[in-house]
Amino acid sequence: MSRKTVFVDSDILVVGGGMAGCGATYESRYWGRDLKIVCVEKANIERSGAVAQGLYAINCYMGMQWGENQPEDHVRYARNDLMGLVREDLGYDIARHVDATVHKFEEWGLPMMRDPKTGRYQREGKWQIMIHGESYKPIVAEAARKAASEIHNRIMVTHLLMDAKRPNRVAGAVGFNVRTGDFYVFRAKAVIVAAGGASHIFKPRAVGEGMGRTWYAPWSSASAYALPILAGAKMTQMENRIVLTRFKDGYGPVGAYFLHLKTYTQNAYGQDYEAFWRDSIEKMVGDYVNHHPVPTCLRNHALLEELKAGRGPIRMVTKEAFKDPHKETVGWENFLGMTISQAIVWASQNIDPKEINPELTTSEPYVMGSHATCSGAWASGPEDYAPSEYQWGYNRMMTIEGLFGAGDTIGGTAHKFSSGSFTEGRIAAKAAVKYVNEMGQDRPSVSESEYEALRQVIYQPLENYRIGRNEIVAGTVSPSFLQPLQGLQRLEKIMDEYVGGISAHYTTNEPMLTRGLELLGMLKEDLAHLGAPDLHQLQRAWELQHRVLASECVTQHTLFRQETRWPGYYYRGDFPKLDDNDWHCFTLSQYDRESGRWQMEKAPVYHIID
Ligand code: SFD
Ligand code: AMP
Repeated sequence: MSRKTVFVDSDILVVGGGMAGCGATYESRYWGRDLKIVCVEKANIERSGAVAQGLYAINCYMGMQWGENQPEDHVRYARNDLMGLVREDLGYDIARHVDATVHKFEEWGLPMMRDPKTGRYQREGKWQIMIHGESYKPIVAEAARKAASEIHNRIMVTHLLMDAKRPNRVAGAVGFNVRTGDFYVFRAKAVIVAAGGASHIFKPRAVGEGMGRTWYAPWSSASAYALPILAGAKMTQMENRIVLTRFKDGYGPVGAYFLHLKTYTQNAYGQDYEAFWRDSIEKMVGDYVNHHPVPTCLRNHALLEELKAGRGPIRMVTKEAFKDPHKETVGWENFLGMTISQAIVWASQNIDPKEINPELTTSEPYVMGSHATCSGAWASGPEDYAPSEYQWGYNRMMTIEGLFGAGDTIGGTAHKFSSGSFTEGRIAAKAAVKYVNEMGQDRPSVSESEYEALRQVIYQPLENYRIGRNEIVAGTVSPSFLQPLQGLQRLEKIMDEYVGGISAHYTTNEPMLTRGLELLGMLKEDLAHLGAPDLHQLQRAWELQHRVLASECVTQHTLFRQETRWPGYYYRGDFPKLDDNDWHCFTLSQYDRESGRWQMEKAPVYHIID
């Protein structure tokens, strides 16, 4: 079938219109008044990405105008939470600019809660402020819409394009319209990848009819990692997958409960278990456990150990806080504005948190760069702050010329959340505009043979189905093609069992990882036989391709780091302790798409702030 090819030329192409992508689009216009700025999004930026259903808090706000925190404090906080390993230059860069971003959100109409006594933003915790955020995403999207030359919604980007003249320079991207099927060729001088994190890499706790329910958005499909990986960009800390403590079955976040409502946890017998585990944790990881707040992974670890000791379930003590009608309202509204399904689960399971303390559990792992975790691309740092080894180009440029990133895409910078992701988009955009301006007449060129070859590959699953459907044996069983959902479930099972998912109590070791890689290799071979009956399934097929490549990267990193740096996120059974002598470093990987091989190396962690 012949398909229309649409060419879109731009100076700056933003891939993904979530928090970071909207920030990048907005800021590109500020610095590049006359530039052509295009944002391409697989859904519709109005309600796309992790903030689609709203948020109840902005988790990264310094409050410098009131002297509440300084950027250095945030770096110290994120550093301890990540057990010592963060890119302090990148984190500092976000922290010094994030307040200005939040002030813009308020100016654009985001309703902020205020402390009636002080008039300041209502604090949920030291870093978190509370918002009426059901419409957070449409408000942020409006700013991007007004700034962009063009927004292309409903186009899934599948591959980046490289410059025909210079092998390590980006030249654009290709994708397809998930509604019309048209093939899109985006040619650009600079590309900013802001395509979010990854859920459904590991088997979720909610399976069958509930599999759409995960904590991180089910449509976060690892494009942020697969696109740069395939182009040969270096990735960092991909082993640092995050596990979240969440309310059971609905994955409702716990931050507002712990920090604002001052609820606390206890085991089935009403005991405070965290204190029991402090000494044994100190033996595993040293002094990191003695800082406040206790690192997120170690809080998970205590919960998991308590469950293994047979004293579950773990409950959040809500009965006391919910006696206060104001707190009760906040508790429910928190979910109605952010994770409605948690409120529905409670209603359906007869859980009134005023009468019953609800259960907590730990989620399946996710791959992200913006929460209490820092997986992602290895990026050049700010000129005025980054050590020379972290500077090879423009701020937030990856190891590919002209390829920038922000938000979940960029590694090493934990605790940026929604506001920090938008801020990092702005930072990346400012640098990308500079890059484009300094490029002058020397623009990248796209070769027709490259995008024509990709067109063939992209639509192949439709062809596989068209031919193979005649052989369908029964229902979904076909001898010649694999459906995207079947492939996804196979991926999740491999990752779950071999790479440290829920069924394995997050534990793995070298033999398991080695076998996992073999099985992932076989899955990759079979992906050439994906079959898609329609455009929706074609999108699923490409989301699966991206997830598999990111999963392989996670597995390679997990194998490379021979220690257990983040107990509670995952355990290397063969190296059960944190090892600061050999592994106080970043892990880096680089994929060679010709050979399919991964090159691993260590990079130093520089402590810039005391
Ligand atoms: O408390 C393609 N997050 C929270 N952040 C906060 O600040 N406060 C909270 O209260 C937060 N909580 C929370 C959060 C997330 C979720 C799901 C819940 C609760 C239930 C985290 C933030 O949301 C997160 O840090 C940022 O959104 C990250 O920003 P970014 O831009 O890196 O990712 P995105 O917003 O998901 O956007 C990605 C976009 O890319 C699109 N996309 N487009 C084209 N082609 C492709 N191949 C693409 N692949 C993806 C996506 O559609 C999306 O628009 S709490 O629980 O932590
Ligand atoms: P969550 O709802 O778990 O995504 O967390 C929201 C915010 O609160 C994040 O900044 C978390 O790091 C923080 N947070 C959650 N629980 C705790 C806790 N028990 N102690 C300190 N900070 C927390």
